Amino acid sequence: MRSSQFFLPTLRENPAEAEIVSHRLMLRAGMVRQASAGIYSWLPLGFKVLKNVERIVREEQDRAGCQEVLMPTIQSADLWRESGRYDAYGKEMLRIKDRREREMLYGPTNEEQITQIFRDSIRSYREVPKMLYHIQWKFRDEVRPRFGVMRGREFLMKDAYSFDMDYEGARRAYNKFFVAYLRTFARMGMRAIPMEADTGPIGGNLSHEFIVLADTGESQVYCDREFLDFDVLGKDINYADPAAVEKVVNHFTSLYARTDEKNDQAAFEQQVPEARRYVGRGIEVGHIFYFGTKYSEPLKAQVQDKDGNPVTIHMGSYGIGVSRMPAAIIEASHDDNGIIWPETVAPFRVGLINIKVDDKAGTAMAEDIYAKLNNAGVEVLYDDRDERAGAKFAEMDLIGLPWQLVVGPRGAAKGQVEMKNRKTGEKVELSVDAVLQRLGA
Ligand code: P5A
Repeated sequence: MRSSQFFLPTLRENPAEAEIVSHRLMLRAGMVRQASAGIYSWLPLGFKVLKNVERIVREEQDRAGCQEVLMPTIQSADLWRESGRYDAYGKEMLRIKDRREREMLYGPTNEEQITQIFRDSIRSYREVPKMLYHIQWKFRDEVRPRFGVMRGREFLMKDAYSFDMDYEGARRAYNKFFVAYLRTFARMGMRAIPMEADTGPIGGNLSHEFIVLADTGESQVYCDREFLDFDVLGKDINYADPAAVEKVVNHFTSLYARTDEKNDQAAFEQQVPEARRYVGRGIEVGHIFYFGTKYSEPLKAQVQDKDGNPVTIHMGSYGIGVSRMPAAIIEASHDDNGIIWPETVAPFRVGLINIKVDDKAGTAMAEDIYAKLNNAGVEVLYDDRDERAGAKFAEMDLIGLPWQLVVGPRGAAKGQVEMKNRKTGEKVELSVDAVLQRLGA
């Protein structure tokens, strides 16, 4: 993509309404724009990141054996009356009437909807267990939408649901999601720590929040630093082996990690040696629940067991804040100059800057590199505009692409390009061939 053609409305000044760094940087880098309170449009740069987050979430759900579906955003009030949540949900639910005066709602979550689908389609224990997910927009009329897409009213969630014959089965499903979540966040360059949590309006008695440590997070957390050393990606997890999955889960659940609401200071101090205690802030990026028969009971989601007896299905639900993710990543990865994208979610892998567009040799070199990277399938944003070099550098740092290539008249004369690592700031002078080789092109 050429910067001269790309829709990238960056801002020089800090927007006054942005209180935290990710909101500021997402507006400044032209990633999102507010439509109304807590409701955002995603512009090309932001949308690319959102799609990358979605892709990683999807790959890890699929790997764990979860199947993708797509349920609607609009649901019927009657379905929610069956579970008793239509009244219980209160003002956070956006309620709508259609032209026939039928009561509808914009879904804040999909437990009822998926339970209805299951109930109407599955009859026998032979078809269980099942795990289903979708990635769909939600609406929650939050009292205080704030921090941009971090706490929106309309937001994109990955929500998954598991169906099992009994508690043991449901626990195996819970463990799979637990591990899939560790992997998902690690692939985005983040360490999310599972913490025992309250279940709120979703219900049930077993629940973990996945929290990314960041100073600006909304949650206060107390945990064991040991978490930070565990490598979840280094080990290939075999989801078909429940014992192997359970082992990973047990490692984490044996370590102390609680948010404010659940913290027991005496237990924290007793269980965690002083040198290993971490007290700080965090961002909730995921939340998993086991709630047994809370929805299957009132919605009568039953299957026949081996002996033909009806069994009420045991369920869990598992959420990731997909549209919160880009903001959470920025909170965890930025510097004074802007965003620092991990390679896996970066909107482009490479930013190519041509310092002086009226220099023949430099421009020929930049065009050559651009063509070769494109041919090799390396995503590159090529700043080919007639702008001041300083402004180009500042914008590249702001939008945070992992690698910057700088071509100028002096280097071009020697056949050299400067390659900068956005994260470390390290710069090296290389030939075009060497640059392409380093980028795998
Ligand atoms: C689990 C999946 C649920 O809704 N039902 C289906 C369960 N859980 S949750 O904790 O309420 O939400 C799951 C994740 O969604 C993100 N999230 C939000 N993101 C942006 N703006 C919001 N207002 C918002 N509310 C929730 C969080 O990452 C949360 O962990």
